[in-house]
Amino acid sequence: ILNIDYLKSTFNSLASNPISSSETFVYGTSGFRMHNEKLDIPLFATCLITFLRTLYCGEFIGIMITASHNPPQDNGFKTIEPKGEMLPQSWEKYVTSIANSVKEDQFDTFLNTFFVIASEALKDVDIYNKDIKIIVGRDTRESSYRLVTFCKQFFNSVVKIFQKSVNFIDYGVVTTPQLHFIVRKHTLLKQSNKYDLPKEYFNEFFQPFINILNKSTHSKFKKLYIDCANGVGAVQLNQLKESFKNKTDKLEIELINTDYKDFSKLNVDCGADFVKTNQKLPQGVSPALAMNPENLFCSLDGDADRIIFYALDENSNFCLLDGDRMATLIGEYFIKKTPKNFWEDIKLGIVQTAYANGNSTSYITEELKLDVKCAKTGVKNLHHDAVENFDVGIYFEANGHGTVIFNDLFITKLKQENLTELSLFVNLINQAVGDAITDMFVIVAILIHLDINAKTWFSKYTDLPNRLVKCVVPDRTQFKTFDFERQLSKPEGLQDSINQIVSAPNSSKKTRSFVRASGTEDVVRIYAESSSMESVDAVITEVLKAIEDATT
Ligand code: G16
Repeated sequence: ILNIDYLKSTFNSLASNPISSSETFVYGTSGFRMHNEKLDIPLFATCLITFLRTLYCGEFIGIMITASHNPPQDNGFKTIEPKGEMLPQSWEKYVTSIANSVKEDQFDTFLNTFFVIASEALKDVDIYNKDIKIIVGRDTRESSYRLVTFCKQFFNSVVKIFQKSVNFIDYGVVTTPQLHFIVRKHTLLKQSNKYDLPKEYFNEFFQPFINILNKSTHSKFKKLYIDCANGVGAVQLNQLKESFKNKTDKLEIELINTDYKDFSKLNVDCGADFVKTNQKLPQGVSPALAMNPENLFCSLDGDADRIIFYALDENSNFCLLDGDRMATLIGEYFIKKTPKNFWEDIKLGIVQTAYANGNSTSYITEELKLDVKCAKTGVKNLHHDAVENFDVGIYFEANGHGTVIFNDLFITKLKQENLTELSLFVNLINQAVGDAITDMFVIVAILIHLDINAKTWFSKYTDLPNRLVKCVVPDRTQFKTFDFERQLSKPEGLQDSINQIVSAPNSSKKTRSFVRASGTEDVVRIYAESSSMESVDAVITEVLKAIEDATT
């Protein structure tokens, strides 16, 4: 029914920028992501795949338009499965081949690829009895509205010829985790009408948080400052802030970097990625404010799926409380709030990535005595490993992206043992996906329950000095990794050079460095850690030189 000419004319009516023949589209760590003007082809491919996927599943499929931590001119999108998961890997391959089969003047190859894939993917599916059900959401970027309109028109147009009705629900400006949450809710409750999303989401997670706050008898901090990265967090948390005032006097919240209407400010000098990478305070937080132990600080990223906490100590040293710190704090909390024999038949463990600080891993195994697994970058990989390996799996990337998942075995035991505090606490967790807002509730609740402040939390272990830098290379797709991205197989010889650099005679035993291509930006990332900052910087300089030698 969908013929080439029809799809071609649909594309031509939707595309607003010329097709470049040289572009390689990568469905990376978090879907397609690049300068917004280059996104017509990958978005068309994503709409086609979403169309197939909703027919395949017979359920709602979500499309989130966001480039999260990337600069304001970038944009991107990823699809969300009926129960809130990411697109299956086999379908990632489909969407990548469709997007990359187009070359200038050769739109037919693109569509032929689509038809081959469609007949393979839907070969055993009765598509005539399935409805087309799409949910979209977007971040605050200037280009996001145009991209949502593209999706809407695509489905209107395709549906016209397909003679099916489409249920297209646009949730407007929402956080990425909120969209995951609502897609899942539509599926589980078989709901076809639009929800009041903020109300549903906050009822689910905010009310349990308020209950915990109001039950608390002591707290080491009075005020929570939330840096919204001038993104969607500001839109959503503004509503929350009002409810805070009415429902509790235990904690005051103050939002900073909330100017989402000035598109150029998104993620600039603020937000989780800025704080983590630069290891310094975001714009809007003065050193004097950050030194006051009665204040607690956190930064969200542009689409509010990651969070980083921080403080300044009495000597003005920056104390970064990143994903590693959140994972270890949550691990410690589970251990402290359960009797010793609780974990005899239930597996509690932590999943990290290569970016985890070496001392955090030692702390997990030596102090907390928990199992730790390493996964490839991308929350989808960590989530998978947490489900596969643990009954209670805590997973966090060092950049602050993560959550906790638990199964029925744990919930049953929780009830049997009558652990009331922990039972209240688990209601705060968004198990579907890493979520900055619910992670914020989780961490604040733990700090209150353990009666500690950011300084005590930071003192649990000492990070190895470390740095993460980016490097532009002629073609990042040439960088191939193995061993959970800790080693390179290509470019030829580069890993040998890195091995030599980190094992130089004057180097500490703790020195470690790796290089991997980013899946969200057109760069490679270089990470190094060692026993001193001087040594880290020396390693980074030498690795940068080795990359240059290997790529020119
Ligand atoms: C995305 C992913 C994260 C990943 C980050 C950086 O975050 O969801 O899992 O750590 O990109 O990935 P890469 O190093 O491959 O560029 P976000 O917050 O940008 O969606």
